[in-house]
Amino acid sequence: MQQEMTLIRHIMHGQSKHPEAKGNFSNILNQIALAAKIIGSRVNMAGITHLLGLAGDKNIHGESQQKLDVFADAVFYDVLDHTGLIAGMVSEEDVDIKQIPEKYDVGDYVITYDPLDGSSNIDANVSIGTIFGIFKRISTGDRAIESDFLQAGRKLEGAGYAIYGSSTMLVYSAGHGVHGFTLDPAIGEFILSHENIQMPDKCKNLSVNESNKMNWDKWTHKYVEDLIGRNTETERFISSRYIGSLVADFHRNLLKGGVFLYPADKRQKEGRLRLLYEAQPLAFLAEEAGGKASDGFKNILDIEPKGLHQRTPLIIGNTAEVEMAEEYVKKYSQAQKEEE
Ligand code: P6P
Repeated sequence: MQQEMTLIRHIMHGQSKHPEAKGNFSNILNQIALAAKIIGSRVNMAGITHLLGLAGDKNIHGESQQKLDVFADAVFYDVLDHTGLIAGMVSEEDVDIKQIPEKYDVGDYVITYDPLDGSSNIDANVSIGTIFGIFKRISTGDRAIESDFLQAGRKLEGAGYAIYGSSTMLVYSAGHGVHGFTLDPAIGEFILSHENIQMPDKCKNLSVNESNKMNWDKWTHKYVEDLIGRNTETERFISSRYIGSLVADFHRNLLKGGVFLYPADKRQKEGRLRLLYEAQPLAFLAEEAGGKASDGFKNILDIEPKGLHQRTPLIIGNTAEVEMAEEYVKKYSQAQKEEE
């Protein structure tokens, strides 16, 4: 019988390439996989377990929290806080660093995570996901401090996401390729289904919320127009695909080729998406898969964060189309400034 490559086996195999590894990173990934199973099982049953709807509070960004947001946030923290591997965590759902309870040991890693990205889609049964990044801490005290989290994405030890869709998948990279695992609910194991994912060369999908058009900068208008302009009366080379759930849009573009953009505009001058627990982890994966991510001016992985919850414009996907966006920003921003 062909031995199934489970996530645990794959991680241990990856770890065996690093004799110095103490297995701590592997243990963190295993715990994140446990969180993905628990969250995924509740997402799939949300309609019947009264976990749908609003939790009645707002998160630090003033966005209404869904019950599942709060649940996912707690699950992700609970599977990691007692492991002795983590010094602290930053979540979209909490303004401050989530420290480790005093009764537990503090470890060498810090985690950034968006417990349930796309949660506004939960009630419509649209795919949503959990995004995470793993850094080595910088500080040495008995608790994590801001500087542990305000690291450029290039310093990530690993990153990934779970996507709760027609199947529950875990996609991660520890810097040696991007690998996707599909949950077999019958045995409760993540099985390797997408080894060493490489983004296809052709940019087949354009993911942007065109309802923001009236607030776009000049470069964004031209960029979208020229991408769609690749199509002819007889052939469609690029299609518009926008789910409004970053993990789902990214996952599709990672597998099929495409570019996702949520640019800065007149209404959202810093962009909408968060640098630490949305853009950085996905940029890490994109680059490992042969793609790229930019804020229009520089690679997302080179940005030195200034705040735990800072937003960033995001263009992510096929390298050629991301670099095309950077050229358009350069070319049209100057012209726009002169017009203003
Ligand atoms: P808009 C979901 O709330 C989210 O953070 C991302 O998952 C998604 O890409 C984006 O916001 C959608 O924003 O303005 O298009 O609804």
